[in-house]
Amino acid sequence: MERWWFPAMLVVALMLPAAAKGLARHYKFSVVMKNTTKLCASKPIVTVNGKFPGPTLYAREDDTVLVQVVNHVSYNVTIHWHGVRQLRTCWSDGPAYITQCPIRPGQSYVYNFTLTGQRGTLLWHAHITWLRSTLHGAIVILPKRGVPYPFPKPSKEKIIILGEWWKADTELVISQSVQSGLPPNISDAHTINGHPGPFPSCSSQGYTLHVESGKTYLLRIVNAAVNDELFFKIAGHNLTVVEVDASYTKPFSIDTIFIAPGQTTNVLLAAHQSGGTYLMAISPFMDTIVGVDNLTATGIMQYSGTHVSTATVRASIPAINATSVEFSFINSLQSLNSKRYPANVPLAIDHSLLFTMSVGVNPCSTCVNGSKLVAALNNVSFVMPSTDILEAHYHKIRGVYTDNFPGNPPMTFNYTGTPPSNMQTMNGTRVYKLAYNSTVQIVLQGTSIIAPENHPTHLHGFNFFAVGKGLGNYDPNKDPKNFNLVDPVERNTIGVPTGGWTAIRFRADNPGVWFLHCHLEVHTTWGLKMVFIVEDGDGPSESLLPPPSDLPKC
Ligand SMILES: *[C@@H]1O[C@H](CO)[C@@H](O)[C@H](O)[C@H]1NC(C)=O
Ligand SMILES: *[C@@H]1O[C@H](CO)[C@@H](O)[C@H](O)[C@H]1NC(C)=O
Ligand SMILES: *[C@@H]1O[C@H](CO)[C@@H](O)[C@H](O)[C@H]1NC(C)=O
Ligand SMILES: *[C@@H]1O[C@H](CO)[C@@H](O)[C@H](O)[C@H]1NC(C)=O
Ligand SMILES: *[C@@H]1O[C@H](CO)[C@@H](O)[C@H](O)[C@H]1NC(C)=O
Ligand SMILES: *[C@@H]1O[C@H](CO)[C@@H](O)[C@H](O)[C@H]1NC(C)=O
Ligand SMILES: *[C@@H]1O[C@H](CO)[C@@H](O)[C@H](O)[C@H]1NC(C)=O
Ligand SMILES: *[C@@H]1O[C@H](CO)[C@@H](O)[C@H](O)[C@H]1NC(C)=O
Ligand SMILES: *[C@@H]1O[C@H](CO)[C@@H](O)[C@H](O)[C@H]1NC(C)=O
Ligand SMILES: *[C@@H]1O[C@H](CO)[C@@H](O)[C@H](O)[C@H]1NC(C)=O
Ligand SMILES: *[C@@H]1O[C@H](CO)[C@@H](O)[C@H](O)[C@H]1NC(C)=O
Ligand SMILES: *[C@@H]1O[C@H](CO)[C@@H](O)[C@H](O)[C@H]1NC(C)=O
Ligand SMILES: [Cu+2]
Repeated sequence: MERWWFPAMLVVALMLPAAAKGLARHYKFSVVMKNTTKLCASKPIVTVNGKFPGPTLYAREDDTVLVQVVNHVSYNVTIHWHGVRQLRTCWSDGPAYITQCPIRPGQSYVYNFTLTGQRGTLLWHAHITWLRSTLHGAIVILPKRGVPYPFPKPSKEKIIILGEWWKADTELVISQSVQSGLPPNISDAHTINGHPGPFPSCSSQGYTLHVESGKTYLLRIVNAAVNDELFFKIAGHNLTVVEVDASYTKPFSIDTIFIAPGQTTNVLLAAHQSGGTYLMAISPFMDTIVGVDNLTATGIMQYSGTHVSTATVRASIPAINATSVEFSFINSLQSLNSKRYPANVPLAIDHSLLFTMSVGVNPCSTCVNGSKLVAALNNVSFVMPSTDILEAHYHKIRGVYTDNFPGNPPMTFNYTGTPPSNMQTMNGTRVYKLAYNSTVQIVLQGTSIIAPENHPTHLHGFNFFAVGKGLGNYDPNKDPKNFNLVDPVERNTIGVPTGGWTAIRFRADNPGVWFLHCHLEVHTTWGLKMVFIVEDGDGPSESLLPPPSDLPKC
């Protein structure tokens, strides 16, 4: 036996560098009110450190990030690190009443998580009521030191954050809607890095992207809008997509990006023109009969040495219902699936789930019409508990949730055909339990209840693979034959086509309480959300850490 001792030591020594820790990055987020002037009107907004959009959080893969959030405003606050996997650190995920109680006025909380196996662009945002309309910013995770991008190194990197702006206080907009039962007022403008661009009856300055001819830029594009899916384009320039949701893709060139709230897209922009100014535009996408803010926000891409007075090269803006433009982008997405960045798609499935997504109407005696708009997954409108589900799960507190979320629709019907006349939903704080390391397929099935609509759906705690999609009703006999199980795109937020379905797969290898919801905030408010509880596995490395001592109390 003796002779094995030495080689074994050697193996341990060789493994050490790979397991080396990254740096600890400390951030302080002071949540404060700040007066802002936009659309020719000044109003106080909730910000982090007085900035809109908020500060960018920079780190490298393997770094531990510590963000002390101090609440100086009169609202309850929580922050979510959208797309960060939070391995064993569910306590730092952020959705209010799901993984933590809110940070109350005057209180603070330290979010503490390690960036494992992820690199790219993500976003952080408030995860309580509608505060994320102004409380958001980018997360940039650089590859480990010495590890190059799997694409040509850009000369410079730029962050482009897309937002949605209301002249009114957004907390008032949503509280009025909840009280009346009617849809919330639509926004008044879209923004690029906080700038709405030329706006009717108000001369506001658009965002300017300064470039030098001959250089290549990596644009880290974040959709932080509240309810609007957006197209993004720059006149005279194609964009090479290299990453979405902090997962590398096979590069492809396209003239218009489609990006839903919560999604991120990295593109290479070659400044191949000799000079001039080129229009940059974001415009909304809505291919159904739902009211939406239809205003385009514009900025310019300006070459150095170009006179500001130079006529800007314009671009054609996609029609608001340009489903074909949406599809040509989505259909081009594939995982890079290289040796270094493989697509580990689960092939055997333990839980095969079908979730219908619908909007409905429930009685409400105090509402304007005696009824209120609601939304549901499998006909269950999720009811927020008054204490967080994670603590209830961890401390085995009864009465906070039930574990009977249905894995299939309680009633089968022609989901995308004539909707049932009864548009009521059930309600409850229902969760679906998963054993550690089990594999899950969810078919997210759109329905035509009230109207078919595109729902960008976000899963916390995991990346998933989008293995298939289609129009109409999912067919469990035919459709899986066309699934891409080799190099499907890997993401954390995915659109479910209007009047269609999307199939996603993931491995439940992260213990905790994980939210799944539509990332159109209006639908989340109405109940289009549910929770997965992933049980601990064997031993500490497969178990949730204990709660931090400063975890806020309800
Ligand atoms: C914002 O401006 C208003 C008047 O325009 C002023 O009363 C208020 O104190 C300001 N608030 C902050 C936080 O600066
Ligand atoms: C962060 O969490 C780790 C456990 O993952 C713990 O060891 C460390 O003490 C925490 N740091 C702070 C500042 O809370
Ligand atoms: C929403 O719109 C209604 C109708 O136009 C208006 O009366 C109300 O004041 C608006 N709410 C807010 C918060 O701006
Ligand atoms: C963008 O790509 C399309 C299709 O590949 C091509 O037809 C077009 O000329 C390109 N436009 C620019 C400005 O490079
Ligand atoms: C945008 O929507 C408004 C109503 O909200 C409508 O009056 C206007 O015609 C629309 N504009 C376009 C270009 O569709
Ligand atoms: C988009 O909307 C326009 C104007 O309402 C309509 O004429 C057109 O048919 C629509 N296109 C599609 C693809 O639905
Ligand atoms: C009340 O409901 C009816 C029928 O659903 C609808 O036509 C009407 O517009 C609603 N009233 C308001 C104020 O929204
Ligand atoms: C469902 O409804 C659609 C649209 O009306 C129709 O085309 C389709 O044939 C229906 N499917 C079934 C199975 O009835
Ligand atoms: C949803 O649940 C409500 C309340 O139980 C019921 O009336 C309705 O028929 C159900 N609808 C569907 C589509 O399952
Ligand atoms: C849940 O449904 C019950 C019965 O339909 C209703 O009385 C209650 O108000 C609903 N709760 C919520 C939060 O919508
Ligand atoms: C999870 O399951 C896969 C496939 O069944 C297996 O290869 C892997 O070792 C398991 N991982 C853990 C941590 O149990
Ligand atoms: C803040 O959260 C606490 C704990 O859930 C709750 O009791 C309180 O009512 C909330 N305050 C506001 C202003 O929403
Ligand atoms: Cu939705």
